[in-house]
Amino acid sequence: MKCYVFTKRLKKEKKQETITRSEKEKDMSAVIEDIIARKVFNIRGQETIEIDVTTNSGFGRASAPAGESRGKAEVTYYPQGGVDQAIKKVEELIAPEIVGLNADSQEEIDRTLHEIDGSKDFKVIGGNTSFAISLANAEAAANSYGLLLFQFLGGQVAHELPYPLGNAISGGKHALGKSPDIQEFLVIPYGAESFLEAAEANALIHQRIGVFLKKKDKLFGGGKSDEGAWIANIGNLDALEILANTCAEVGNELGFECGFGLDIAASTMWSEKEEAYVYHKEGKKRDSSEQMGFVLGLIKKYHPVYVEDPLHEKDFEGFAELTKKVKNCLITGDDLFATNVERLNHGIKIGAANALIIKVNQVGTLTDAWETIELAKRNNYIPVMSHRSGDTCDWHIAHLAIAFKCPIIKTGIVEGARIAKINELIRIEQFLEERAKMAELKIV
Ligand code: 2PG
Ligand code: MG
Repeated sequence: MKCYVFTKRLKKEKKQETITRSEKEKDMSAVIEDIIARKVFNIRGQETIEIDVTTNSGFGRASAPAGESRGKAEVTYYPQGGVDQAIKKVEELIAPEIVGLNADSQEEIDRTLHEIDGSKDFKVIGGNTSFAISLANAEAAANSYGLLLFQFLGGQVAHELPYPLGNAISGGKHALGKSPDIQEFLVIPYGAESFLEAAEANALIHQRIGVFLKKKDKLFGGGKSDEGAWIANIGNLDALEILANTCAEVGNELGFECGFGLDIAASTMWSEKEEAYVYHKEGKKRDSSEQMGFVLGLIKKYHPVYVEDPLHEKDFEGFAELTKKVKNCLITGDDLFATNVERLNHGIKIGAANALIIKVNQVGTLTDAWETIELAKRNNYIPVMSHRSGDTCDWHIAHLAIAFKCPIIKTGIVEGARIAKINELIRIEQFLEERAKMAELKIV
């Protein structure tokens, strides 16, 4: 990994393509002088935590998102008592330990957070607390050296823009009414030559789908989910059909491939008691082999290039069977891996997928997420940097996708929290000038 702040670990690597610090930079330091925690709100109006880290020469701020369809293996978001207690922990336990450390020692900061917490899943200080501190710290360190976050974390080799994977139609836990049982109908314009072009394609597809739904359904109220995707009274197959047709149409007009995909979020449908996937809105139940047949059928008929969480989070073997059976499609684990190294290791051993979602707040620190990404890349699993449904306007994942070389970023198409990340990537692309290039992504 050519990662500026994580290079200490790579003793075996002789040549490191990292930014060489100038003499001036060597004189500078990023000693943490203050950490402030506050309660703010995410796009759902739920309380969340925001952290400011101030060093002797810079400043960083980050806030934590929240998931709705959470994996069971994710760390605990907050200690008992919620955000108020988390703020207390920052003031009483964390700040005294972290103030005085150097912000550019990201691993030391993250290790200290683990040590202060002492549990396996951040239940003492909260994974969202550690997430916001870890990220605000990285931002403060970058700022202290006069660098942007992606430059600081990724060095000079970080100049590849990820393809935006965005949600155009919502269902499942992210929508109410007669919307589809499948949680997300996604677009990925993998033929685009620039990030801006890709973002334009996504916006156009989203807009066209809205116009189509308005024509098709007189009762369509123009409603959108937290992720800005349309909520319509349509079934799974109707939604998939609309998605596939619109992507083909817009792809033809623009002259490049606009692929599409699904996040089935199958754990949210799985009933342990009934040993079946319950499709409430469709009024159907599917046992494990029927679910496998259903997903294989969808892939065969519609050719999505991306399918996330097609099976529930315990079914590693089912994932492996599916991955073996399909071609030209990213079988992606979200709840399955929960950005967790051990779970990914197990998956790799049996060939459970070929891509995975990276949500830093599923594991609590940048270092933890980075380790998972590294393991994934060594084993040819494609890491997909991802937002959460209950996000904030924090744009840092845009930088993380570039710094950690994730060729895809899943961050919606419209809505404030999504646009915050999309627009930041547009700014970075412009900033990089001729060095900017789209990431390498072989799907088909
Ligand atoms: C998902 C995410 C984001 P949530 O399942 O991939 O789209 O949803 O943040 O609710 O877990
Ligand atoms: Mg998911």
